[in-house]
Amino acid sequence: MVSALVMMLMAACFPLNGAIDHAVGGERGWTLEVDYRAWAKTQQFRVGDNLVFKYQRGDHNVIEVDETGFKDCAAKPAATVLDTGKDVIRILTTGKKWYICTVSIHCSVAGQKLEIDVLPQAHSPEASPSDMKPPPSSLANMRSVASSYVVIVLVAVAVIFC
Ligand SMILES: [Cu+2]
Repeated sequence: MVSALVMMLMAACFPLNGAIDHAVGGERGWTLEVDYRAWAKTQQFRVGDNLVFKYQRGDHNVIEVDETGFKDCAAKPAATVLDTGKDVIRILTTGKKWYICTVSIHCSVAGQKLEIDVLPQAHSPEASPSDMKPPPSSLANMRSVASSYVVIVLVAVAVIFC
């Protein structure tokens, strides 16, 4: 429970866990006629990373959709539309994610759609449950377990204020 909390905090803190920004489409950004499938293959997406969609404001938008929305190039009416020209999306969970532009026929004809597959964080600070369980009748081990809790709390505090 404590370590899970620390993990969540670490995910929220960019510099400590080596999370990176993925400039979608590289030099070309978020636009028409870019092979985003090929681009995605050059990247390794991990929880805590950011997707950065850069484009001329007013020309495009970014909407996260489900797999069906990706295939059909259609977003649900209630979907959140990002349209600042520099939209940053933090990746919070593992697995596949889909993003499209819903302006005109950009998605359906010009291929402005992105599918990514997100991996867990690379360096998890979480200790295995067996490490956390104090062996019976050993005061020294009890102390070391207690001090490891202190370290976890300190890390959590550091993360909160970073
Ligand atoms: Cu567009």
